[in-house]
Amino acid sequence: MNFEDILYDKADGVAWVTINRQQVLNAFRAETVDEMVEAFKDAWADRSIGVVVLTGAGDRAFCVGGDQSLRESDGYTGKQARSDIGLDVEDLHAIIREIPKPVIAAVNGYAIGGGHVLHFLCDLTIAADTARFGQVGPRVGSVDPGFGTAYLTRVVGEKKAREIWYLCRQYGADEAVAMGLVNKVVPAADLVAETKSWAQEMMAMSPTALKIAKASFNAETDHIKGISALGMMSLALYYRTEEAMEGRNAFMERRKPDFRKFRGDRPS
Ligand code: 2NE
Repeated sequence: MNFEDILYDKADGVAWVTINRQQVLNAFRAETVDEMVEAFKDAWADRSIGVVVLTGAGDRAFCVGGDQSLRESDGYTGKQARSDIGLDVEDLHAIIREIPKPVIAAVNGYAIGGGHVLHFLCDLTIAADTARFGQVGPRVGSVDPGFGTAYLTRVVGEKKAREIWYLCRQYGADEAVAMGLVNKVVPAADLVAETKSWAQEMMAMSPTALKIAKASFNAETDHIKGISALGMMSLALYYRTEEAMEGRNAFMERRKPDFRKFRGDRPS
C-alpha cells in the first residue's frame, strides 16, 4: 500500500498506523484521514492482525488535529471529502470504534484538538511521560461535536470533560492517568516496548471474545454517531463564520484571538 502521510507496518500480529507529518506536529489533512481509514480497513480484513496501534512519527507529537494552514471559511481545503467540513473524520472515528480488534493509542507527545479525540476513541492509551493532552477548539474556532465531546464524558466524567473543552488547558501524562484518560504512563524511551508488550498480552487472548467485548462496550455509546453527524453539519456552518475564522487566523498569526464582539461586548 502506498501512503504519503502515514506509515503502515505489520509485525507479530500487530498493525502500526503512524501519522507522519512531523513538520506540522502530525496535524492531519484530508489525505491523512483517508489513508488512516484505508490502513484500518486493511488491518480489519487481515486475519493475522489481532491488535492495531495508532501513534505519531517523531518524539514531539502524536497528533494535533486538523491542519489549520489548510482551513478556509468553507472548511479544510485540498483533496475532496464527502463531509462538509472537508475532512472525513467521522469515517476515521467510526473505524477506530468499529474495527473488531483492540486499538491502542501510543501517545508520544502532543495529543491536542482532533488528535486528542483520536487517542481517547482508541480502546486503550499508553502515554510517554512527555505526552501533553488537551482540546483547543474554542480557542481556534472549532469544536469536535459528538464523539469528541459526548464520548469524552464517558472517559473522564461530565465535569472534567467540560473543563477540558471550555478552558482548553493542557494536561501532562500524570494528570491524564489520574483522570482515567490514559491507561499507563512510561518513560518516552519505553513507549514502543510497553505498547508491544500490551499488544502481545492481548494477542494471547481469544480474538472472538475480544471482538464481542469491544462490540458490547461500543453498544452503550453507538447512539453518539447520530449526534456526531448533526454536529459536523453544524461545524461546517460555523466554519463559514467570521467568529470561527478569528480563532483559526489568530493561531496562524501567532496572536490571541479576540472573540469579544461575537459576545456582543462593546469595543473598549
Ligand atoms: C500543539 C501546540 C500546543 C504546540 O505548541 P508549540 O509551541 O510546542 O509548537 P508550535 O510552534 O505551535 O508548532 C510547531 C509547528 O507546528 C505547526 C505550527 O504552526 C508550527 O509550525 P512552524 O511555525 O514551525 O512552521 N502546527 C501546530 N499545530 C498545527 C495545526 N493544527 N495545523 C497546522 N500547523 C500546526 C500548538 O501548536 C497548537 O495549539 N496547535 C494548534 C492545534 C489546533 O488548532 N488543532 C486543530 C483543532 S480543530 C480540529 O482538530 C478538528 C476539529 O475540531 C473538528 C474536526 C476536525 C478537526
